[in-house]
This record gives sequence, C-alpha cells and structure tokens, in this order.
Amino acid sequence: MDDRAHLIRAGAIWIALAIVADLIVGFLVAPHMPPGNFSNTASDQTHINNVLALIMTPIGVGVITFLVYALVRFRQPPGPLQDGPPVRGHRRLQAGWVGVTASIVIVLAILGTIELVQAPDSSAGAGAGGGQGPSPISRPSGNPLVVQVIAQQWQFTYRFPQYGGVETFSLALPVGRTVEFNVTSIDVIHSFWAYQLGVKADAVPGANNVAYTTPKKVGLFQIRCAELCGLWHGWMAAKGHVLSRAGWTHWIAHARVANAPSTHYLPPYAKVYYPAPLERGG
Ligand SMILES: [Cu+2]
Repeated sequence: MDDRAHLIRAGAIWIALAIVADLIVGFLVAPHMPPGNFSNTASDQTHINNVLALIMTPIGVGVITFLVYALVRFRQPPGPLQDGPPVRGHRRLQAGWVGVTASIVIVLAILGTIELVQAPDSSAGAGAGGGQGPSPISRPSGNPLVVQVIAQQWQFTYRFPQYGGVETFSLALPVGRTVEFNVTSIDVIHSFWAYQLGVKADAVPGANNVAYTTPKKVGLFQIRCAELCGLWHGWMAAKGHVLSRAGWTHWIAHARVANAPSTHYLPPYAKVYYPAPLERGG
C-alpha cells in the first residue's frame, strides 16, 4: 500500500469519526456548555464556546486518528532500529501542514475579533468582552440599572446609586432589565465573577470596571471572587438572585428601609473609593 492509499484510508476514518464526534458534541454536550443561559451575555459566550468546540473536536479526533493509524500500520518491525523516510524536503507535506494550521489559526483569530468587537447581545448592546473594562467598546442604550460592586477582603457589597446609594450585602437583580455593573475594590485586587450571567470584571482599588448584562430568567446564580486575594479568598462566594420585576421592586424598597440607619453613615456614592491604607498582618 503506497503513501497515498494510506492517506486516503486514514483520512476517511478521520472524517467518519469527526462527523460522529461533532454530532455528539453538537447535540449532547452543547446544551450543557458553560456558562449557560442566565443572560444574553452568557448565551453569547455559550454560543462561541459551542462553535469553538465544534471546530476543535475534528482537530483533536484527527490527531488521535493519525497517531493510532501510524502506531498500528507503521510499527517498527522486529530487528534493528531504522529511520523512516525523511519529512524534510517533502514540499507538498510541508505546504499542506503550514496551510492547514495557518487556516485554523486565521479562522480562530477572525472569530475572536468578531466576538470582541461586535455587539451580538441585542438587548445589552455588549458582547463577550465588548462591554467590560474601564471604557467599554459599546454601551447599551436605554436606562440600565446601575449596581456598584465593592470588593473587600472577603466579601462583596453592592450599592444602588439610583436608589439613594443604598448598600446591601446580598445581590438581587430584576429579570429582563439591563444591568450596568461598576466594579471596584477598597483594599486589594479581587475579581467579581458571576459566570452564569457571563460577567467577570476585575475589582481594582481606584478603578471602575464596567460590565453589562441582562438577566433573562428568574433564579439563583453563583457569585465568586476569581482573583486570589488573601487568606479567605476561597470563602468569598455567594448566591445572587434574579427576581421578577415586582419582586425586585419590593426587595429594593425593603433594602432601603432596612439599611436606612447605616445609609446615614455611608460616604456619598462615588465610582471609586480611596480608603486610608490598611495595615494588615497577612
Ligand atoms: Cu479573592
């Protein structure tokens, strides 16, 4: 059997296995791909994760197929070791190798750039990465609910400037309304990560990192700190809650009443806070 016949046979096995693997990934794995569908931002990220999985599955299957084929068909026969035919100088093989790998990289670069720059989240107007950072590439239109996330060792607190600067220790959001997170820290660097909402923003002292999302279903979501921030970093996790519109209105009204005594002593709402440096032993 010559090289060409081997290539055709191994290629046919690869294509058959790749189709089966992509069907499994597309229909069985994709619906459960993180971060889920809690918000449009998360759905966008799930979508790109699925696209990348569908591209990389045939690549992975190809590597394994050709490796196993080579191990089975081109095993060293008993006897003294000898070199196989040299690859160096095999022009078509080299051109094919460079061409295929370059194409994969270029396709991934184009996909990544589109995801970064475009605003695929029609209601929030900001895609994965497009609406995060101190100066987001795109801002949603309308009047988003502003929520400030203040990180400190070792928990997050939340302020609502549109509601008198009330500060709460738990996070609730109304379903269907675009939220503008303003993330900062008052001590060390943390990271606010609500992955089911598709939101992750570093919490840096003296900086205001903005992230947008629109929760689209009622329920609990996980919040955690995603930046090693000290002894109890691992404990810096909580559940957030997406409520119905009416439920959220009730929640914020209740929070304002409950926090009224301490709201009196809070500093006025600001994008960032500069507390006096704290002496810490560890
Ligand atoms: Cu942390």
